[in-house]
Amino acid sequence: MNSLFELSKEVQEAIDLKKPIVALESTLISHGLPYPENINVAKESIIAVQDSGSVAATIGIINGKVKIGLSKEDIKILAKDSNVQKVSNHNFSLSVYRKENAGTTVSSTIAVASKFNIKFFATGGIGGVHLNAKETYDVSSDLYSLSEHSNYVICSGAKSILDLDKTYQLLETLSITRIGFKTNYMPGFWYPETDNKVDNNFEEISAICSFLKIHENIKQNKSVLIFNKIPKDKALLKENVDNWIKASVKKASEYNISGKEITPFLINQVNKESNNLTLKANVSLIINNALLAGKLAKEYYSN
Ligand code: PSU
Ligand code: MN
Repeated sequence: MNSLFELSKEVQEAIDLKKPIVALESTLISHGLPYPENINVAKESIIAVQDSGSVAATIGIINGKVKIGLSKEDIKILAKDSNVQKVSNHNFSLSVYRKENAGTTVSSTIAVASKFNIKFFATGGIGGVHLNAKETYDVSSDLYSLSEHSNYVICSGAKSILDLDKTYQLLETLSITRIGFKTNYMPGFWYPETDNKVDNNFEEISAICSFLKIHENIKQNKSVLIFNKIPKDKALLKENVDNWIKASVKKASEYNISGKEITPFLINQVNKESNNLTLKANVSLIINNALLAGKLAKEYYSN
């Protein structure tokens, strides 16, 4: 296993000294955001985690090596190279075997983080049940991975391009706890709220940490989602988002896009439809989530 995984010096030291660590994914660098916003978000997220007193560990695959703590050069490769793969758990070991460069999704990133006992993880929005799942059965492996591991995932809900109500239900079915940080409702990613109630709203970071310790001691070995709303000044109206998504879904079916290509395609297409408004929203919520994750990890390990 050792030669297949490589921890950066900083992450290894943080593990040895039991410092708070936040894992970050890399599919949003390789497939979620365009260049150069992807590089900037990757850097800003690391800085946000550090500013809040924790160590960031961006996870990805470089030339078949699973790296925990990507360097600036690694991030550049994932952000710019044309042949970078999108890797979830079904194609993870194959990607290592083929010596690929790959961005890891939420599902594979938390699987790797778990191996090294890194509990906190931040992203923009998790994957979930797709709008046409009734016909396609397309449900993100993120949900199953959250149910197989025990991570604390800071996110703005699931991506708006999904069926958010079905995603909310399936999270419950898979025994994933859905809590809010200063919100009574699960966020809708680019917009602040859906109609789905969180299992508990917490107003304080310290209260979330107390709860997480109880959750951990009960040993259900399931993840907890910690919902953080998009910052107010970048939040979009649900009505507008829904219209852009409708147009984008139509394009996807015209081009016959499906499988693991659908999420990157829709995010990119909605961005075009919205004149870059969703990109700006995406950037701001990802960094904001990294900041909260850093604060949570710091608090969690200081008591
Ligand atoms: N959040 C974003 N953009 C993204 C993703 C999340 O703002 O591109 C990625 C995550 O890596 C997530 C993946 O795990 O999309 C889900 O893809 P799929 O629906 O194919 O499982
Ligand atoms: Mn899928």
